[in-house]
Amino acid sequence: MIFKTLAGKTSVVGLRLPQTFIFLLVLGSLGFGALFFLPETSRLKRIFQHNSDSSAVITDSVNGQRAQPISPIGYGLIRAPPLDIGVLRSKSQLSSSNGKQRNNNKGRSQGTVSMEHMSEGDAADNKVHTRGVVVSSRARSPVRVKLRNCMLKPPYGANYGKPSDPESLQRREKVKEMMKFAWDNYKRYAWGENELRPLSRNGNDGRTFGGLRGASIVDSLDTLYIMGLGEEYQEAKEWVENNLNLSVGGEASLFEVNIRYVGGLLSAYYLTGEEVFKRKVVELGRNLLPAFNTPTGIPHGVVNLAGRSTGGDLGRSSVLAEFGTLHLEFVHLSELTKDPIYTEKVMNIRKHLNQLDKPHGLYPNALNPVSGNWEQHYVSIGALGDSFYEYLIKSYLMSDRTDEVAKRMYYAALEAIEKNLVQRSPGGLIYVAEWRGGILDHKMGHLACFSGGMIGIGAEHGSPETRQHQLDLAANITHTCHESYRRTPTKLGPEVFRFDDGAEATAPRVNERHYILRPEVVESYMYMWRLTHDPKYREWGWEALEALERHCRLATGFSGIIDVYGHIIQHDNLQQSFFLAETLKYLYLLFSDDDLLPLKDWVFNTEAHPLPVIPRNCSQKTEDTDRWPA
Ligand code: DMJ
Repeated sequence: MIFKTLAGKTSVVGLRLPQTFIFLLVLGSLGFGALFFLPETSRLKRIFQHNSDSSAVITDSVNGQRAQPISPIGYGLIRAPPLDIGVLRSKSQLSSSNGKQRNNNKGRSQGTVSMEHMSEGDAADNKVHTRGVVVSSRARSPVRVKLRNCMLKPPYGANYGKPSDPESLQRREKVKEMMKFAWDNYKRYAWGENELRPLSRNGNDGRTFGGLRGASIVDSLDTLYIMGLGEEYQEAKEWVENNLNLSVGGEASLFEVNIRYVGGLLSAYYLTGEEVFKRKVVELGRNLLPAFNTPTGIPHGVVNLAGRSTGGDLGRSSVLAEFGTLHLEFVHLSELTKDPIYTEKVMNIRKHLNQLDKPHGLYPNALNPVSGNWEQHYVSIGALGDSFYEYLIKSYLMSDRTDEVAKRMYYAALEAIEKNLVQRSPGGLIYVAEWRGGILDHKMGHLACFSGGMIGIGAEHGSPETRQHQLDLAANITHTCHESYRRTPTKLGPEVFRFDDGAEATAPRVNERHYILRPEVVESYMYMWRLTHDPKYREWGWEALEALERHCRLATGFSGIIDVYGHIIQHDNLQQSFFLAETLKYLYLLFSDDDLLPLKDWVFNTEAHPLPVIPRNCSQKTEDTDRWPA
């Protein structure tokens, strides 16, 4: 969540001001780490860049636009499966091809980018129709790359998560079309800027990222890649390579830069193995470190990326969801750089939080980075708190379930939340209220709807007695969030919905009725689908998609709307970068088979950027019992 901290206090003032509206954007929620696993560079290269004598060629295209060379790459035990995407090359290469058939097997190092994905087994001659083109895969030999101690799992299963039932396949194609549409319009009107303003047909840079640009590009890299939008991925990659300047001097939100840029680059690196992403993310990680120069090591909310100062004002509070949402990315930064400093920084935060007194076991939203004490006793699983909790359980999962401290902290926090915040409305809806020094505020933010998915993925790792209960809680919260959508004429949910004065998952207050293309509700549908395979979650996702198409799609991109209850739709003129990073990615995964980015191997950061689980037997020194200090 994006919150502005005012001198001495946290205020719920959104950082973004789409048009005349002040939106309270909240950035969401975090937790842990694990060391060792991946990739020394050389290892990664072996994973991603093998020498293959296999090739595949798109022999022609229906519309004659281009021919695409395919150069299989692999992760591990991989073969070239039937393709549903081609390989992409830079635009310049494409334009010089004149649409002629290509049989280019030079591989990535020659500038060819393979978007071919991998599966286990050997490749035989495959012919498939994809995007109207016949693809012939002539991979002759399997590529088997084994790492000595560990293996990075491929993100794709046998068939790129292609769903077997035709309806889901069609729906998935629709999501992909939406992504391409959003991307094309961003490219046309706002290329290089942070976000598209579709009504005014220009870009929005704002101040959130302190002068960093291209947020939509970095946030989209992995989505484009997994959807097989190869040409677009290649454009994005080239922009990062040539234009992403990371040493800008403005004040950037540490949280936002971390979840979108660090998360986006890490994930692009792990998915593709392209060195440029590693180079960039390592440089950016270094630039974030001054934020931690406070007496307690609890970072400021803002940082000067030119690396000179914290950029922060020591009088400001630090926000739980901001300093608590660094762990996943920072542990991976240490992993990539072999420099423990990143892990040390986030372990220090955890240690501090772990030893603080917590009212009723709850974590208040704001902390003073000088004294290290809570600023107030406001608690929320939505704005200002959310992704802190998310990162606890995900830290445990990303550590291949070795990070016991994160696990303990997560389940203890969940217990306190259940005891103090979880409520049942008169109409029987389960919701998570907010807490102000012991007094409940009976409302839920759209942001808090991520908790259905979070509690769902946590359920299976808790104690056996609580498992079913937690899964039910996850399902109930997801149901309530769906109700917040269903009870509006647009079928999109409001920013905040209430359960008081007769309201039941509705938004009586005019200033809480906006929908800014947020992902949290479809995020929970995706997780709940993966966990239960109850078809209702796919149906609910489809309802949301149809509503997005009907109300948020303009001729020039997607836009949030001002009032989900309005009969005349007004747009906020902003295509948020998280729409491309999260909303569309989660929808795509919802309609895919589970072996696309399987949850046992990948953990999504709070901006939906997948980060690999770090296998416990993958490290140089797993016996280090002090890895997860309390
Ligand atoms: C995203 O930037 C992230 O999901 C964050 O955790 C919360 N806010 C937005 C989306 O709503």
